[in-house]
Amino acid sequence: VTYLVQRVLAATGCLVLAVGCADKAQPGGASRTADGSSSPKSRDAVSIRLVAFSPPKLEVDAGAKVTWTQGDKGSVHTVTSGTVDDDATGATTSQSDGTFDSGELRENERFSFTFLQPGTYPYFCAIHQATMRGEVTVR
Ligand SMILES: [Cu+2]
Repeated sequence: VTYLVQRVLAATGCLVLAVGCADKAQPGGASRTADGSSSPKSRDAVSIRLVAFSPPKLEVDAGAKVTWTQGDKGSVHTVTSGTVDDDATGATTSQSDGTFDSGELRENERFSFTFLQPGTYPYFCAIHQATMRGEVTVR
């Protein structure tokens, strides 16, 4: 889908994109919190900094709650499940799969998702999909 369509899809899960939805649990075990909640176990954590997911690939046990922390000052990022294809011209097309979507995360905001089913879960940032991609493998 195009960038525009994707953003609309991302918005449907959260009609009020401002503070109103920030702390409500989302279907599938997802939640967003502002800074101040207890720190997650480091092995189930991904930090967002310098327009990248770190680590880009994470392996966890089934049932693990993975938390992404947005640490990029002045930037906005998303954690959106799905894939990004690169065509021969260098253009990128993303396809969110609906498993999880943080919406826009500003500095010091966190997003968590609990992975119950083993498998491979690719994800990307909907704003920087050309370079910001990651993957969670659930054993
Ligand atoms: Cu981004």
